[in-house]
Amino acid sequence: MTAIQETATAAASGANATERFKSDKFAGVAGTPPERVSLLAREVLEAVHGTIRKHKVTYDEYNALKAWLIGVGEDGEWPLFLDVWVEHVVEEVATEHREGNKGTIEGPYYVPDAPERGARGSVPMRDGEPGTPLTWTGQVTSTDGSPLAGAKVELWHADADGFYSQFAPGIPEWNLRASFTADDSGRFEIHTVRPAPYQIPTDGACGKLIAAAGWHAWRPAHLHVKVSAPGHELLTAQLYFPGDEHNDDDIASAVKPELLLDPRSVDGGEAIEYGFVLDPERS
Ligand code: MBD
Ligand code: FE
Repeated sequence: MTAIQETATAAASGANATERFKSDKFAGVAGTPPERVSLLAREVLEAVHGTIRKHKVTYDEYNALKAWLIGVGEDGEWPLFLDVWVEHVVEEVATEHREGNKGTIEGPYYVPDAPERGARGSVPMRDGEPGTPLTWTGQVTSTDGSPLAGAKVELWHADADGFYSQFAPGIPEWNLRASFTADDSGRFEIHTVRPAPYQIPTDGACGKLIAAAGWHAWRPAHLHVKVSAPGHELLTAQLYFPGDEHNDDDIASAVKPELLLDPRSVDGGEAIEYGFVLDPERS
């Protein structure tokens, strides 16, 4: 690859995120009843009409919107746009009945079927992977306190430069992505490195919106997880580090106080203890 192809671009990571969505989640999108489609589409359009009337939106502004929406598609940034600015409310509604662990949004960069590492082990990483070594111990339990032996903990996160494998170029396929299986006491121990804060791509349509509005493009550093066990609801969450300047103004509005870690300094790095309480499936 040339130096130019090796550069992380919005269009490349957006195209990867769009393909990923199509291969994992397209099958589930059919089957919404027409009454529901009509209700939701009408109310969203009415909200748009209301904004146009309230602020007397001009033809120039309408055409700027049209051009921008075309660009979101061309840059493959629909997954990024929706997950940054919309998903957090979908997640809120989907999980409001839960008594167990708080979760948060999945975002655009999950990949299923990462390498399995058992109950204790290291995520795949490069020789000399940059970043502070992080040892994470925890237990998966049900809401009644019983340990969930065999629970699956899938972890994925950015590297110390803020890049995700399979979405930025030049990173080994499964770098910083792995699946763990809790032991007989529901416990696991994960070795990884601390991720960096993440800046969403500034050279695509989402970046254009951010610049035009005078917003910032940052998410705080975070670890993504999916935690699952038979008979329990899948938990999708992210964990955050105290003191990150973007914990209070995450562009994706996905930080919750229950998801903050409490790292301790240990020899050669940091250690965290954080476990998960899963809700039994509702009958
Ligand atoms: C991310 O890494 C992320 O987690 C979300 C929600 C949106 C964009 C990039
Ligand atoms: Fe992320």
